[in-house]
Amino acid sequence: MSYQLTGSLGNAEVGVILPTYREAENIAKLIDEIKNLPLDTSILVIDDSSPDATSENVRNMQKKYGNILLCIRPRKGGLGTAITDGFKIFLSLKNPPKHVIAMDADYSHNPQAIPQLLSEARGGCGIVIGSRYCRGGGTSGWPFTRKIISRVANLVAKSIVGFKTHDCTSGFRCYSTEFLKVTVGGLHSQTYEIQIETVRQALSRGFSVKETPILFSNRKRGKSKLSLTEVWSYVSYTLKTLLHGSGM
Ligand SMILES: Nc1nc2c(ncn2[C@@H]2O[C@H](COP(=O)(O)OP(=O)(O)O)[C@@H](O)[C@H]2O)c(=O)[nH]1
Ligand SMILES: [Mg+2]
Repeated sequence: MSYQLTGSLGNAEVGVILPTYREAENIAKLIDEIKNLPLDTSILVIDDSSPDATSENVRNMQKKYGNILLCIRPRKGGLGTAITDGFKIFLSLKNPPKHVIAMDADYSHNPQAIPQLLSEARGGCGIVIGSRYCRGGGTSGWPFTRKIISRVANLVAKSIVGFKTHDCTSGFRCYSTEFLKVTVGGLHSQTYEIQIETVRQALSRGFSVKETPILFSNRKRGKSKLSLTEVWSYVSYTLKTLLHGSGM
């Protein structure tokens, strides 16, 4: 997919990927909070031509802070490809960050937990998962049906990657650049199945996967983009993988 880039990324220790589709109400506040953490961060927003003010709000934040790159893709292309494009952009830098955080841009993932993910990551591992389902983790504000969908999706994911990981579908992650370098060429996920594909890749290549508890809160502003097409993409990936052991 071709894309348009505005702004730049410097030599920060930590890169943050924020995939956005219609996040005008959340993105500026989120960037503010990340930039005010006691960390050296560069932020990459991957926006799929949102028909609201998302990109305009990011451009305004670029006037306030350095090290923010806005990548605009021509159409909604799915969370999986957005995150993978984000990995590729960070890896293409002359000095890529040592750690790359991926998180939702709707405040379900609290930016204040980024230092906690990083301190786990600094011990050395491929992926640190901000985990809702390990001891100390949790979710708040989700309706009953959404809780069930998440639990079932996670159970299916665990049956693919192994039952050692409590939360295989959380999108709040810290990836090591070493892991991304060897993996990025093999990622094919379109949507939410990216979370399983990356854990499978890590385990099969001998990278450790750690978890640290987080509290996931349902978005307060804007709507979920989880559509039937995306649920189907996830289900077909898991079925294909369970039946044929492929899809990695
Ligand atoms: N660039 C891009 N971002 C997406 C796409 N789908 C979802 N997102 C973003 O991915 C994050 C998670 O999506 P969300 O709608 O909150 O999903 P939910 O939390 O599972 O209901 C949010 O920051 C969305 O804006 C997409 O197709 N492209
Ligand atoms: Mg969400």
